[in-house]
Amino acid sequence: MQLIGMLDSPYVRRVAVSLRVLGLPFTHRCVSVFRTYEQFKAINPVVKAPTLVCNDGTVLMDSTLILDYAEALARPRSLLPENVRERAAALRSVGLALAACEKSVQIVYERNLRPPEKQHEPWVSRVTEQLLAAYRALETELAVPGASLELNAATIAAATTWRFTQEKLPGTVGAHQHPRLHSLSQWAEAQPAFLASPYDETTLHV
Ligand SMILES: N[C@@H](CCC(=O)N[C@@H](CS)C(=O)NCC(=O)O)C(=O)O
Repeated sequence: MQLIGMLDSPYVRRVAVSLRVLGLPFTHRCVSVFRTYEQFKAINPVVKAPTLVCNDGTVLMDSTLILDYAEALARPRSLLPENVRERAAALRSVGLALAACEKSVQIVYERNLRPPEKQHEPWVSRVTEQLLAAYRALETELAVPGASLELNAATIAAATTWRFTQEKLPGTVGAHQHPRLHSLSQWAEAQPAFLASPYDETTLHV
């Protein structure tokens, strides 16, 4: 199995960490949707990261769909609880983290891909408000500080998204207002599956 995409993408990193926690072997190819567009296009003409090339050659995209496939491969191991109420709570956290992820990416694209005179501030304000609402809700969903932490669907999505927002939009979402997310991130970044999938690939620990 091949995972295609850069680990500074929160979606790619979410998949890389999850595959490792699930114990699924894969090869990671650092191909960028921007810097190496043509190379990416040759693998997946839609040029979406993450892309997963399955062992039978099937090309999957979208982190959530890739993880659905991974869960099927990994059974009985799973990153989601079986219990319906616990699963709904976990899925709510994943949804909030993915919304924060999407809103962060939208701001980054607006700022970096559009010329300054074409940037639309009302749009950036709206997206920033959505971003803050997603993180505020996610903060309240996370387990109380001191409770034992584990890498699961919710904590992986939250920690990969938090790191991305902090790196790309510094000062936008304060650590002081989000102490649980901040400490989750610090704990998660020290776990083997995160160290093996570093945000900054020049610090790869494997
Ligand atoms: N919903 C998708 C979002 C993936 C996404 O937007 N990836 C970005 C990289 S962070 C991408 O492929 N950007 C290039 C583009 O959309 O043209 C997922 O969960 O995988």
